[in-house]
Amino acid sequence: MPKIVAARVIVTCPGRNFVTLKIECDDGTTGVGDATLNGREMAVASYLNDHVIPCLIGRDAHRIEDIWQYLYKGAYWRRGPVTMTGIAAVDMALWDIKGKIAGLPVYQLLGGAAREGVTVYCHANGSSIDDTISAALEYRDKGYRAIRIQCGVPGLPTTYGVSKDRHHYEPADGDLPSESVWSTAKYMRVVPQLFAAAREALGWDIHLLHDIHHRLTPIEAGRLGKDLEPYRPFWLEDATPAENQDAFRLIRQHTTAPLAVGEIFNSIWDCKELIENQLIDYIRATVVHAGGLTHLRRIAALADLYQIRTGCHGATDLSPITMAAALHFGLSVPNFGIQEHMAHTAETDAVFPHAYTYADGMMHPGEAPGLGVDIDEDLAATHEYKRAFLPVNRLEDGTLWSW
Ligand code: EZ4
Ligand code: CO
Repeated sequence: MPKIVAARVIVTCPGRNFVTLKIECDDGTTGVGDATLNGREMAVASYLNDHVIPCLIGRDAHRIEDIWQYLYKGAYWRRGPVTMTGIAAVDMALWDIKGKIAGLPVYQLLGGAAREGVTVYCHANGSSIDDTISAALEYRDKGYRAIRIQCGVPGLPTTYGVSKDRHHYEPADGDLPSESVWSTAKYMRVVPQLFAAAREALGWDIHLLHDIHHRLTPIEAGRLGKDLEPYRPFWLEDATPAENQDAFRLIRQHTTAPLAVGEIFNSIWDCKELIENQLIDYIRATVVHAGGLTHLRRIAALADLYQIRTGCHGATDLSPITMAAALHFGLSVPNFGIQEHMAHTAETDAVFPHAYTYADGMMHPGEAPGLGVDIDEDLAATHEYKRAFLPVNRLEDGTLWSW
Protein backbone atom coordinates (compact mmCIF):
# COMPACT_ATOMS: atom_id res chain seq x y z
CA MET A 1 0.00 0.00 0.00
CA PRO A 2 1.18 3.57 -0.67
CA LYS A 3 1.54 4.88 2.89
CA ILE A 4 1.12 8.62 3.45
CA VAL A 5 4.35 9.85 5.07
CA ALA A 6 4.04 13.64 4.72
CA ALA A 7 1.69 16.39 3.66
CA ARG A 8 2.17 20.14 3.41
CA VAL A 9 0.16 23.24 2.63
CA ILE A 10 1.61 25.68 0.10
CA VAL A 11 0.21 29.22 -0.01
CA THR A 12 1.24 31.27 -3.02
CA CYS A 13 0.15 34.50 -4.69
CA PRO A 14 1.06 34.61 -8.40
CA GLY A 15 -1.23 37.64 -8.85
CA ARG A 16 -3.90 36.13 -6.58
CA ASN A 17 -3.85 33.72 -3.63
CA PHE A 18 -3.94 29.95 -4.03
CA VAL A 19 -3.74 27.29 -1.31
CA THR A 20 -2.44 23.84 -2.32
CA LEU A 21 -2.13 20.57 -0.41
CA LYS A 22 0.66 18.21 -1.43
CA ILE A 23 0.61 14.64 -0.07
CA GLU A 24 3.66 12.35 -0.20
CA CYS A 25 3.72 8.56 0.02
CA ASP A 26 6.51 6.24 1.17
CA ASP A 27 7.11 5.07 -2.42
CA GLY A 28 7.83 8.69 -3.43
CA THR A 29 4.49 9.25 -5.19
CA THR A 30 3.02 12.71 -4.59
CA GLY A 31 -0.44 14.12 -5.20
CA VAL A 32 -1.81 17.68 -5.24
CA GLY A 33 -5.16 19.11 -4.21
CA ASP A 34 -6.57 22.64 -4.44
CA ALA A 35 -7.66 24.17 -1.11
CA THR A 36 -8.40 27.72 -2.24
CA LEU A 37 -11.41 29.47 -0.65
CA ASN A 38 -11.37 33.00 -2.04
CA GLY A 39 -11.02 35.65 0.68
CA ARG A 40 -10.81 33.03 3.47
CA GLU A 41 -7.63 31.24 2.36
CA MET A 42 -5.84 31.00 5.70
CA ALA A 43 -8.83 29.40 7.42
CA VAL A 44 -8.50 26.37 5.14
CA ALA A 45 -4.70 26.37 5.47
CA SER A 46 -5.10 26.17 9.26
CA TYR A 47 -7.85 23.55 9.02
CA LEU A 48 -5.50 21.34 7.02
CA ASN A 49 -2.30 22.05 8.95
CA ASP A 50 -3.74 21.93 12.45
CA HIS A 51 -6.54 19.39 12.15
CA VAL A 52 -6.29 17.23 9.02
CA ILE A 53 -2.65 16.55 8.16
CA PRO A 54 -1.82 14.94 11.55
CA CYS A 55 -4.64 12.42 10.93
CA LEU A 56 -3.39 11.51 7.44
CA ILE A 57 0.10 10.34 8.33
CA GLY A 58 0.44 6.54 8.15
CA ARG A 59 -2.80 5.96 6.23
CA ASP A 60 -3.15 3.95 3.02
CA ALA A 61 -3.48 6.54 0.23
CA HIS A 62 -5.53 4.10 -1.86
CA ARG A 63 -8.44 4.18 0.61
CA ILE A 64 -10.02 7.35 -0.80
CA GLU A 65 -13.58 6.64 0.32
CA ASP A 66 -12.57 5.62 3.82
CA ILE A 67 -10.40 8.72 4.30
CA TRP A 68 -13.27 10.89 2.98
CA GLN A 69 -15.69 9.36 5.49
CA TYR A 70 -13.09 9.62 8.26
CA LEU A 71 -12.62 13.35 7.67
CA TYR A 72 -16.35 14.06 7.18
CA LYS A 73 -17.93 11.97 9.94
CA GLY A 74 -14.87 11.87 12.15
CA ALA A 75 -14.72 15.63 12.69
CA TYR A 76 -18.18 15.52 14.30
CA TRP A 77 -18.75 19.07 12.87
CA ARG A 78 -20.12 18.48 9.39
CA ARG A 79 -20.27 20.53 6.17
CA GLY A 80 -19.42 24.20 5.69
CA PRO A 81 -17.10 25.77 3.10
CA VAL A 82 -13.88 25.56 5.15
CA THR A 83 -14.34 21.90 6.14
CA MET A 84 -15.48 20.77 2.70
CA THR A 85 -12.68 22.64 0.89
CA GLY A 86 -10.17 20.98 3.21
CA ILE A 87 -11.66 17.53 2.54
CA ALA A 88 -11.73 18.30 -1.19
CA ALA A 89 -8.00 19.07 -1.19
CA VAL A 90 -7.22 15.69 0.40
CA ASP A 91 -9.60 13.90 -1.98
CA MET A 92 -8.09 15.48 -5.12
CA ALA A 93 -4.56 14.65 -3.96
CA LEU A 94 -5.54 11.00 -3.32
CA TRP A 95 -7.13 10.61 -6.77
CA ASP A 96 -3.96 12.14 -8.22
CA ILE A 97 -1.85 9.56 -6.35
CA LYS A 98 -4.08 6.65 -7.38
CA GLY A 99 -3.88 7.71 -11.02
CA LYS A 100 -0.10 8.02 -10.92
CA ILE A 101 0.28 4.57 -9.36
CA ALA A 102 -2.15 3.06 -11.89
CA GLY A 103 -0.39 4.89 -14.72
CA LEU A 104 -3.76 6.30 -15.86
CA PRO A 105 -5.31 9.75 -16.10
CA VAL A 106 -8.00 10.19 -13.43
CA TYR A 107 -10.84 10.26 -15.97
CA GLN A 108 -10.02 6.62 -16.78
CA LEU A 109 -10.45 5.70 -13.11
CA LEU A 110 -13.84 7.46 -13.14
CA GLY A 111 -15.15 5.26 -15.94
CA GLY A 112 -13.37 6.62 -19.00
CA ALA A 113 -14.33 9.28 -21.54
CA ALA A 114 -18.09 9.62 -22.02
CA ARG A 115 -17.59 12.31 -24.71
CA GLU A 116 -14.84 13.66 -26.96
CA GLY A 117 -14.06 16.73 -24.89
CA VAL A 118 -15.38 19.08 -22.24
CA THR A 119 -17.41 21.95 -23.72
CA VAL A 120 -16.54 25.16 -21.91
CA TYR A 121 -18.01 28.64 -21.73
CA CYS A 122 -15.95 31.78 -21.44
CA HIS A 123 -16.65 35.25 -20.00
CA ALA A 124 -17.26 38.24 -22.27
CA ASN A 125 -17.69 41.50 -20.42
CA GLY A 126 -17.40 45.23 -20.88
CA SER A 127 -18.51 48.45 -19.25
CA SER A 128 -21.02 49.02 -22.08
CA ILE A 129 -23.17 46.71 -24.21
CA ASP A 130 -20.97 47.46 -27.23
CA ASP A 131 -17.78 46.57 -25.35
CA THR A 132 -19.30 43.29 -24.19
CA ILE A 133 -20.38 42.40 -27.72
CA SER A 134 -16.93 43.12 -29.12
CA ALA A 135 -15.37 40.91 -26.44
CA ALA A 136 -17.90 38.17 -27.28
CA LEU A 137 -17.00 38.39 -30.98
CA GLU A 138 -13.32 37.93 -30.08
CA TYR A 139 -14.16 34.83 -28.06
CA ARG A 140 -16.31 33.45 -30.86
CA ASP A 141 -13.32 33.83 -33.18
CA LYS A 142 -11.28 31.76 -30.71
CA GLY A 143 -13.80 28.95 -31.14
CA TYR A 144 -15.96 29.27 -28.02
CA ARG A 145 -19.49 27.99 -28.61
CA ALA A 146 -20.86 29.22 -25.29
CA ILE A 147 -20.27 32.70 -23.88
CA ARG A 148 -21.30 34.31 -20.61
CA ILE A 149 -22.22 37.96 -21.17
CA GLN A 150 -22.08 40.63 -18.45
CA CYS A 151 -22.04 44.40 -18.90
CA GLY A 152 -21.85 47.56 -16.83
CA VAL A 153 -25.14 48.99 -15.53
CA PRO A 154 -25.74 52.64 -16.52
CA GLY A 155 -25.85 54.72 -13.34
CA LEU A 156 -23.75 52.30 -11.24
CA PRO A 157 -20.00 52.91 -10.88
CA THR A 158 -18.99 49.22 -10.95
CA THR A 159 -20.77 45.96 -11.72
CA TYR A 160 -20.09 42.32 -10.87
CA GLY A 161 -18.32 40.50 -13.70
CA VAL A 162 -16.98 43.56 -15.51
CA SER A 163 -13.19 43.74 -15.66
CA LYS A 164 -10.88 46.59 -16.52
CA ASP A 165 -9.47 44.94 -19.66
CA ARG A 166 -12.53 42.83 -20.66
CA HIS A 167 -10.55 39.62 -20.16
CA HIS A 168 -9.02 38.97 -16.75
CA TYR A 169 -11.72 39.57 -14.15
CA GLU A 170 -10.36 39.55 -10.61
CA PRO A 171 -12.76 40.67 -7.90
CA ALA A 172 -10.62 39.87 -4.82
CA ASP A 173 -8.71 43.11 -4.90
CA GLY A 174 -8.86 44.83 -1.53
CA ASP A 175 -6.66 44.61 1.56
CA LEU A 176 -10.05 45.31 3.14
CA PRO A 177 -13.35 44.64 1.33
CA SER A 178 -14.14 47.33 -1.24
CA GLU A 179 -17.76 48.49 -1.48
CA SER A 180 -19.90 48.47 -4.61
CA VAL A 181 -23.38 49.90 -5.19
CA TRP A 182 -26.39 48.00 -6.50
CA SER A 183 -29.73 48.89 -8.07
CA THR A 184 -32.00 46.04 -9.14
CA ALA A 185 -34.20 48.39 -11.20
CA LYS A 186 -31.26 49.75 -13.22
CA TYR A 187 -29.87 46.26 -13.74
CA MET A 188 -33.19 44.76 -14.86
CA ARG A 189 -33.44 47.37 -17.64
CA VAL A 190 -30.04 46.74 -19.21
CA VAL A 191 -29.83 42.93 -19.33
CA PRO A 192 -32.58 42.38 -21.95
CA GLN A 193 -30.91 45.07 -24.11
CA LEU A 194 -27.61 43.21 -23.77
CA PHE A 195 -29.19 39.93 -24.87
CA ALA A 196 -30.97 41.58 -27.81
CA ALA A 197 -27.69 43.11 -29.00
CA ALA A 198 -25.85 39.81 -28.50
CA ARG A 199 -28.34 37.84 -30.64
CA GLU A 200 -28.15 40.55 -33.31
CA ALA A 201 -24.33 40.41 -33.42
CA LEU A 202 -23.66 36.72 -32.69
CA GLY A 203 -26.66 34.98 -34.19
CA TRP A 204 -28.40 31.98 -32.66
CA ASP A 205 -25.75 29.25 -32.83
CA ILE A 206 -23.80 30.52 -29.83
CA HIS A 207 -25.02 29.66 -26.33
CA LEU A 208 -25.48 32.77 -24.20
CA LEU A 209 -25.20 32.58 -20.41
CA HIS A 210 -25.64 35.19 -17.69
CA ASP A 211 -24.74 35.36 -13.97
CA ILE A 212 -27.15 37.29 -11.73
CA HIS A 213 -24.84 36.63 -8.77
CA HIS A 214 -27.53 36.23 -6.09
CA ARG A 215 -28.88 39.79 -6.48
CA LEU A 216 -32.60 39.31 -7.19
CA THR A 217 -35.62 38.20 -5.22
CA PRO A 218 -37.42 35.14 -6.64
CA ILE A 219 -40.21 37.19 -8.22
CA GLU A 220 -37.70 39.62 -9.77
CA ALA A 221 -35.83 36.64 -11.18
CA GLY A 222 -39.09 35.36 -12.67
CA ARG A 223 -39.59 38.73 -14.37
CA LEU A 224 -36.04 38.80 -15.75
CA GLY A 225 -36.38 35.22 -16.96
CA LYS A 226 -39.53 36.16 -18.89
CA ASP A 227 -37.81 39.20 -20.40
CA LEU A 228 -34.87 37.06 -21.57
CA GLU A 229 -36.86 34.08 -22.86
CA PRO A 230 -37.14 35.45 -26.42
CA TYR A 231 -33.31 35.38 -26.64
CA ARG A 232 -33.12 31.72 -25.53
CA PRO A 233 -30.51 31.97 -22.75
CA PHE A 234 -28.55 28.76 -22.08
CA TRP A 235 -28.94 29.51 -18.37
CA LEU A 236 -29.50 32.14 -15.74
CA GLU A 237 -27.04 31.62 -12.92
CA ASP A 238 -27.55 32.29 -9.20
CA ALA A 239 -30.82 34.14 -9.74
CA THR A 240 -31.46 34.40 -6.00
CA PRO A 241 -29.62 33.18 -2.90
CA ALA A 242 -30.30 29.48 -2.37
CA GLU A 243 -30.17 28.98 1.38
CA ASN A 244 -33.92 28.63 1.01
CA GLN A 245 -34.04 26.00 -1.72
CA ASP A 246 -37.79 26.50 -2.05
CA ALA A 247 -37.19 30.02 -3.44
CA PHE A 248 -36.49 28.45 -6.82
CA ARG A 249 -40.02 27.07 -6.97
CA LEU A 250 -41.33 30.60 -7.34
CA ILE A 251 -38.89 31.40 -10.15
CA ARG A 252 -39.84 28.17 -11.93
CA GLN A 253 -43.52 29.08 -11.82
CA HIS A 254 -42.83 32.17 -13.92
CA THR A 255 -40.18 31.34 -16.48
CA THR A 256 -38.87 28.57 -18.72
CA ALA A 257 -35.37 30.11 -18.74
CA PRO A 258 -33.02 27.31 -17.62
CA LEU A 259 -31.68 27.85 -14.10
CA ALA A 260 -28.19 27.14 -12.76
CA VAL A 261 -27.06 27.45 -9.16
CA GLY A 262 -24.54 26.04 -6.72
CA GLU A 263 -21.07 27.57 -7.02
CA ILE A 264 -21.12 28.26 -3.27
CA PHE A 265 -22.69 24.93 -2.31
CA ASN A 266 -20.48 22.64 -0.29
CA SER A 267 -22.52 19.47 0.03
CA ILE A 268 -25.31 17.40 -1.44
CA TRP A 269 -27.55 18.70 1.33
CA ASP A 270 -27.38 22.21 -0.17
CA CYS A 271 -29.06 20.99 -3.35
CA LYS A 272 -31.09 17.93 -2.36
CA GLU A 273 -34.47 19.68 -2.55
CA LEU A 274 -33.51 21.74 -5.60
CA ILE A 275 -32.68 18.51 -7.39
CA GLU A 276 -35.47 16.27 -6.12
CA ASN A 277 -38.11 18.89 -6.90
CA GLN A 278 -36.58 19.61 -10.32
CA LEU A 279 -36.27 23.31 -9.54
CA ILE A 280 -33.00 23.75 -11.45
CA ASP A 281 -31.46 22.58 -14.73
CA TYR A 282 -27.73 22.79 -13.98
CA ILE A 283 -25.86 22.15 -10.74
CA ARG A 284 -22.73 24.32 -10.37
CA ALA A 285 -21.10 22.72 -7.31
CA THR A 286 -17.34 22.33 -7.80
CA VAL A 287 -14.66 19.83 -6.97
CA VAL A 288 -12.81 22.19 -4.61
CA HIS A 289 -15.71 23.58 -2.60
CA ALA A 290 -17.98 20.53 -2.54
CA GLY A 291 -15.81 17.84 -0.99
CA GLY A 292 -13.72 16.72 -3.95
CA LEU A 293 -14.37 14.27 -6.77
CA THR A 294 -15.75 11.69 -4.35
CA HIS A 295 -18.59 13.93 -3.17
CA LEU A 296 -19.20 15.76 -6.46
CA ARG A 297 -19.81 12.41 -8.17
CA ARG A 298 -22.49 11.69 -5.57
CA ILE A 299 -24.18 15.04 -6.28
CA ALA A 300 -24.02 14.38 -10.04
CA ALA A 301 -25.50 10.90 -9.60
CA LEU A 302 -28.48 12.34 -7.72
CA ALA A 303 -28.91 15.09 -10.32
CA ASP A 304 -28.79 12.54 -13.16
CA LEU A 305 -31.98 10.89 -11.88
CA TYR A 306 -33.79 14.17 -12.62
CA GLN A 307 -32.13 15.09 -15.95
CA ILE A 308 -30.21 17.87 -14.23
CA ARG A 309 -26.76 18.35 -15.71
CA THR A 310 -23.46 19.61 -14.36
CA GLY A 311 -22.10 23.11 -14.93
CA CYS A 312 -19.13 23.36 -12.59
CA HIS A 313 -17.86 26.68 -11.33
CA GLY A 314 -14.50 27.43 -12.95
CA ALA A 315 -13.51 31.00 -12.08
CA THR A 316 -9.84 32.00 -11.78
CA ASP A 317 -9.94 31.82 -7.98
CA LEU A 318 -10.15 28.03 -8.39
CA SER A 319 -6.59 26.89 -9.07
CA PRO A 320 -5.44 24.96 -12.16
CA ILE A 321 -5.57 21.85 -9.93
CA THR A 322 -9.34 22.25 -9.65
CA MET A 323 -9.55 22.98 -13.38
CA ALA A 324 -7.76 19.69 -14.09
CA ALA A 325 -9.99 17.76 -11.66
CA ALA A 326 -13.11 19.36 -13.18
CA LEU A 327 -12.00 18.27 -16.65
CA HIS A 328 -11.48 14.63 -15.59
CA PHE A 329 -14.91 14.78 -13.95
CA GLY A 330 -16.58 16.50 -16.91
CA LEU A 331 -15.11 14.09 -19.45
CA SER A 332 -16.41 11.04 -17.59
CA VAL A 333 -19.66 11.99 -15.84
CA PRO A 334 -22.78 10.86 -17.75
CA ASN A 335 -24.83 14.01 -17.12
CA PHE A 336 -22.22 16.60 -18.03
CA GLY A 337 -23.70 19.93 -19.14
CA ILE A 338 -21.00 22.56 -19.55
CA GLN A 339 -17.84 23.72 -17.74
CA GLU A 340 -16.96 27.33 -16.91
CA HIS A 341 -13.55 28.44 -18.17
CA MET A 342 -11.83 31.67 -17.26
CA ALA A 343 -8.21 31.45 -18.39
CA HIS A 344 -5.65 31.83 -15.62
CA THR A 345 -2.89 34.40 -16.04
CA ALA A 346 0.49 33.29 -17.43
CA GLU A 347 1.93 33.91 -13.94
CA THR A 348 -0.50 31.39 -12.41
CA ASP A 349 -0.04 28.84 -15.20
CA ALA A 350 3.74 28.97 -14.61
CA VAL A 351 3.29 27.99 -10.94
CA PHE A 352 0.90 25.14 -11.88
CA PRO A 353 2.28 23.29 -14.95
CA HIS A 354 -0.54 21.22 -16.43
CA ALA A 355 -1.45 18.76 -19.17
CA TYR A 356 -4.93 20.09 -19.98
CA THR A 357 -5.53 21.86 -23.27
CA TYR A 358 -8.10 24.04 -25.03
CA ALA A 359 -9.12 23.79 -28.70
CA ASP A 360 -12.29 24.79 -30.58
CA GLY A 361 -14.50 25.52 -27.61
CA MET A 362 -13.53 22.35 -25.76
CA MET A 363 -11.01 21.36 -23.16
CA HIS A 364 -9.36 18.03 -22.47
CA PRO A 365 -7.54 16.92 -19.30
CA GLY A 366 -4.73 15.21 -21.26
CA GLU A 367 -3.28 11.73 -20.85
CA ALA A 368 -0.76 12.29 -18.04
CA PRO A 369 -1.24 9.83 -15.15
CA GLY A 370 -3.19 11.29 -12.22
CA LEU A 371 -4.67 14.77 -12.50
CA GLY A 372 -1.91 15.93 -14.86
CA VAL A 373 -1.10 19.06 -12.89
CA ASP A 374 1.63 19.95 -10.40
CA ILE A 375 2.88 22.89 -8.37
CA ASP A 376 6.36 24.36 -8.93
CA GLU A 377 7.20 24.85 -5.27
CA ASP A 378 10.31 26.99 -5.87
CA LEU A 379 8.38 29.40 -8.05
CA ALA A 380 5.41 29.32 -5.65
CA ALA A 381 7.74 30.38 -2.83
CA THR A 382 8.64 33.58 -4.69
CA HIS A 383 4.99 34.79 -4.56
CA GLU A 384 4.17 35.71 -0.99
CA TYR A 385 0.58 35.55 0.35
CA LYS A 386 -1.21 38.88 0.14
CA ARG A 387 -4.43 39.38 2.09
CA ALA A 388 -7.33 40.01 -0.28
CA PHE A 389 -11.09 40.24 0.15
CA LEU A 390 -14.07 39.98 -2.14
CA PRO A 391 -16.13 43.20 -2.30
CA VAL A 392 -19.31 43.85 -0.36
CA ASN A 393 -22.39 45.30 -2.02
CA ARG A 394 -24.86 47.95 -0.85
CA LEU A 395 -28.09 49.36 -2.24
CA GLU A 396 -28.02 53.06 -3.14
CA ASP A 397 -29.44 53.89 0.33
CA GLY A 398 -26.63 52.01 2.06
CA THR A 399 -28.43 48.75 2.84
CA LEU A 400 -26.06 45.79 2.77
CA TRP A 401 -26.99 43.44 -0.11
CA SER A 402 -25.67 40.20 -1.58
CA TRP A 403 -22.53 40.74 -3.64
O1 EZ4 B 1 -17.78 35.55 -8.02
O2 EZ4 B 1 -15.45 32.86 -8.01
O3 EZ4 B 1 -19.49 32.33 -11.99
N1 EZ4 B 1 -18.55 32.79 -11.45
C1 EZ4 B 1 -18.59 33.59 -10.36
C2 EZ4 B 1 -17.27 34.00 -9.78
C3 EZ4 B 1 -17.33 34.25 -8.28
C4 EZ4 B 1 -15.96 34.11 -7.67
C5 EZ4 B 1 -15.99 34.29 -6.16
O4 EZ4 B 1 -14.77 33.93 -5.59
O5 EZ4 B 1 -19.64 33.91 -9.89
O6 EZ4 B 1 -16.81 35.14 -10.47
CO1 CO C 1 -21.24 32.70 -10.69
